[in-house]
Amino acid sequence: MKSKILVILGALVIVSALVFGLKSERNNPLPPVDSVDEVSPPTGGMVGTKATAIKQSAWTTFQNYLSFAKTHDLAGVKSLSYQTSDTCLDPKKIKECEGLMDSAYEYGKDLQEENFTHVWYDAKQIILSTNFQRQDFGTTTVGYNRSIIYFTRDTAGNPKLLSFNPDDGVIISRQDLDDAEIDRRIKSMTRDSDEDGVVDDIENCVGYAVEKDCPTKSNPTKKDTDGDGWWDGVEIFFKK
Ligand SMILES: [Ca+2]
Ligand SMILES: [Ca+2]
Repeated sequence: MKSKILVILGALVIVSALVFGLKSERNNPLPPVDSVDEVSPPTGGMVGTKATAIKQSAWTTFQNYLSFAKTHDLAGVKSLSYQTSDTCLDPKKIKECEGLMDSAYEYGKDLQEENFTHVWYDAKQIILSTNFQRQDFGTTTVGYNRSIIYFTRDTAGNPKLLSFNPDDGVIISRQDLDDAEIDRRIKSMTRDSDEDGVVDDIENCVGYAVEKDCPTKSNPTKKDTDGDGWWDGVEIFFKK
């Protein structure tokens, strides 16, 4: 179980670690926002013109980011990112940084706007997510993944890309389980009850024998466990 959870977490942070850096300098530190003036519907989804406009703005930011990454326009990348990896802040590591930009472009270029049917937002952050999709790998393994993109918002409400993951989810071995049981298990393992971008099992530290070893402990029924305005699934990517 523990290795399975580590796989989930590994997938969750991979793009962030490669491209944006978990230990990095924030380009545009955001002042605290003391009131939330926009709240997405509790079940997510595209239900109104406001969510549609926010999705459009976030998606445009993402596409522009990918264009900058493709052409190695670091200034452009930085202008649309919440934080930048240490590699890309070091002029001596420009080739390495360009490799990271290539990786970001490759990870992101095939994502399709119409598949992002969930838009979760407030004044400080936006998450775009697809539905989870089941994928069968031969006869032995089943995957259940969503694509997800995380943004912060500046004081004017403009999105800044924080992280993204084209394959956020789990892969499990079929063993001798029947299809119904596999579906039940993978849906349980990928449930994100509070729609904050991090699944319940990770918030519950499933797989950790000792809770203090778990870096992702939070309340799976509350988007913002510590009440600082940042959702649990967003602040997991901030520099420590
Ligand atoms: Ca959650
Ligand atoms: Ca928080």
